[in-house]
Amino acid sequence: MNLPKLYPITDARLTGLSHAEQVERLRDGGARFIQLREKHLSPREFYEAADEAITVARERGVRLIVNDRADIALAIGADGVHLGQDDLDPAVARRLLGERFIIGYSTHNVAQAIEAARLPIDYIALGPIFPTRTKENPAPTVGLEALRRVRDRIDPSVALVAIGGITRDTAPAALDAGADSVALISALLTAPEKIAERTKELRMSLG
Ligand code: 3NM
Repeated sequence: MNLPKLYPITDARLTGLSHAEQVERLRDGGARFIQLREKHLSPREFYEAADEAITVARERGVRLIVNDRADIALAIGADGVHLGQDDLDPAVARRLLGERFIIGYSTHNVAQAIEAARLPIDYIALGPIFPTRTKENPAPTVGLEALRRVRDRIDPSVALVAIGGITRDTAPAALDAGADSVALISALLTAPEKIAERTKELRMSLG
């Protein structure tokens, strides 16, 4: 699949902003592919927030991926869903969502990523590459070498996303190591007033 190099993920706790507002600001900085990630709201509340965000995304030409929840992704008419190891099995999600839906899948070590490449998914996320303070209970860091090893071993048709502790300084190395895209939270969102600016800077630096 055709994945932009920059893949921002929203975080309402970190920013104090609605998911829709974050999509707006990230888009102002040039992001075109964004994940809504929500770990604290009830499914009903998340649906409402995601429904508001999809309206902004549609107006502004952004592809929107919903974290964890295939049902909410389907209900709002999102472009895709991002599943973790404990979410709905990707093969089941594919049956439910159809061929055209984007399905991403989190993996946390080389063996898991290679195994995941056989599943009916569009991209694999591998992480955390570097230490992260954003995710609760992250798996051990895997480093850039793991990205290289996974890229060498998986079919080129499966996109690879690097996640976890990626910054403006380390994003180029992650792409060099074989990632098609870098997914970031804190590097873009820690200063809510500067979301568009930081997104733009990162986009420019990735070329
Ligand atoms: N998933 P930051 S690491 C959401 O390892 C997420 O799968 C990870 O945030 C994984 O860019 C992570 O602030 C946190 O480190 C990413």
